[in-house]
Amino acid sequence: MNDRVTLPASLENSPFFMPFSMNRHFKKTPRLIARAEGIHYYTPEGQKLIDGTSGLWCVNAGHCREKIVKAVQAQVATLDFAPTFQMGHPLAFEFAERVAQLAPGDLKRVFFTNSGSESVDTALKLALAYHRARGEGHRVRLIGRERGYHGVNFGGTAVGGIVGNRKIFGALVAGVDHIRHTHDLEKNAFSRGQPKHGAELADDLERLCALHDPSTIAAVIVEPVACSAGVLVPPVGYLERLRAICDKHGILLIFDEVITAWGRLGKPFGSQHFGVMPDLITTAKGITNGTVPMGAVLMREGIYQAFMGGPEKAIELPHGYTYSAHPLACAAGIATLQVYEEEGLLTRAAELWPYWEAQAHALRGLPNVVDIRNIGLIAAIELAPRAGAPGARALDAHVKAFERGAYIRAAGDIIALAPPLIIGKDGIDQLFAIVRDVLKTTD
Ligand code: PXG
Ligand code: PLP
Repeated sequence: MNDRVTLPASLENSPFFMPFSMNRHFKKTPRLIARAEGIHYYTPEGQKLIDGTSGLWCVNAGHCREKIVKAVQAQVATLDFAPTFQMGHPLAFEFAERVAQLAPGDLKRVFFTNSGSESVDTALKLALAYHRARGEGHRVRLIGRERGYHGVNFGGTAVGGIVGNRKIFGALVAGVDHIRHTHDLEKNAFSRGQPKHGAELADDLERLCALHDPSTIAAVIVEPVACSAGVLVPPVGYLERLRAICDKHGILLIFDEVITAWGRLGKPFGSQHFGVMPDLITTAKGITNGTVPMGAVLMREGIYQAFMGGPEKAIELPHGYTYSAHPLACAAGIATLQVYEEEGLLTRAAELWPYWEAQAHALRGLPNVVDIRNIGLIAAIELAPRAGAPGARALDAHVKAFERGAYIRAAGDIIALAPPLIIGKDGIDQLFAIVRDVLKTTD
C-alpha cells in the first residue's frame, strides 16, 4: 500500500518545518522510520529498532495492532466525519461511556479534544468558567509548576515551566504563577519509585496563596510524574499535600495525565496509582494508542453540573473543536481500550515494574550517570552535562542508540525510557543492553 515512499535524494531543503527538532542538523543526517510492528520500528533500509519510548509516550499497546487498524479502516469507509456541535454520532457517546468506566472517583464526564495541548487549554478554561458559574469569578489565576510540560497552546505554554519552551513567546497568559519543582539529586539520587524527600515542596502552594490571596486562584495544574522535563517522580506524600492545600482554599486540582494514564503506572490512570483524586484530568496519547490524534478532559460530576444550571435551550459551554470526538478517533479509541482490556495492559506495568526497575538501576556506575529513577514502566537516566554543551551528551546517546537498534528520547541530558506495555523481559533486556553499550562508549 505504501509503495510511494519516494524520498528526494536530500532532505536538506525540505519544506517540512519539523516540530521540536533541530531542523538543519536533522535534515543533513536524517533518521527516518518507515514501518512499525509490535515493539519495533523499521527504517526505510529495513533496520529494526526497539521503540524505547512508545513513539512519543503514546503507543502503549505496541504498533499497528490489527484490531485497532481494522477498526479505523472500517470506520473511515462508514462514517468519515460527522459534526458533534448540536449533532452527534453513536461512537462519541459509546467511547465517552467506556472512558468514564475506567475513570477514577467521580471524574465521569468526558470532553473530547484532539491532543494533550488542547486538553490542557480546555481544562484551564473549564476551571475559570466553573468558578464564574458558581459566583466566584474572582478566581482568575492559574498555577503551574517549574519544569512542568502542558503542551504548546497558549494556556499550556503559560502554566508550563520549561524555560526554553516559554521564553521566546512573549507574555503568554496573564495571571499565571508557578510552584517549585521537586527534583533534588542531592537528597534523592538513585531513588527507586517515589523519592523519600520533598513532600514539603507542596507547601510552596501556600506561599503563592499568601502572595496572591487564595480567593484569586482558580486551579493548579501538575503532572503526577513530570515526564517531558526528564521524569521527575513525586516525593512520597507530595501529591496528597497538594490535594489538601487545594481543598483548604477551594482551588481546583488538575492532573495532567497525558502520559501517566492508560496503564503507564500500572493502573488505568496515574491518579489511581497514587490514590490522589484531582478535580480534572487531562489526557491524550495512549487514549487511541497514538493511531488517530485524540485527547480528553475528565471532570468531577460537580464541575459538569455547575454548567447545567441555565435554560435547557442554551449552549452550556461555548468551547469545542471541529474534530472533538472525530469518528476515526472514537473507533480507534474503542478498539484500543478493548486491546488494553483483553491483554491486561492497563495493569501490566505493575507486573513488569520490579524487573524493569532492577534492569534500569543496573546501569548505575556507567560513565557520566548521575541519577537513575523509575516508576511504572518509565525510567530515566540522568547524565552529567558536557562542559559548555548542555544536552549534547544525551543527544549523542540518542543517535548512537538509533545506530545500534533502539529509539530512545533525550530531554536535555536525561534519557527517558517508556517502551510499549506489551514488552517482555527479553525486550527489556535488549533495550537496556543497547543503552548500556551506548553509555559505555559516550564520552
Ligand atoms: N501534557 C503533558 C503532561 C504531556 O506530556 C502534553 C500535555 C501535550 O500533548 P500533545 O498531544 O499536544 O503533544 C504532553 C505531551 C517527550 C514528549 O519526549 C512529551 C510530550 C510530547 C512530545 C514529546 O517528552 N508530551
Ligand atoms: N480558525 C478558523 C477560521 C475556523 O473556521 C476554525 C473552525 O471552524 C478554527 C480556526 C478552529 O479549528 P478547530 O475547530 O479545528 O480547532
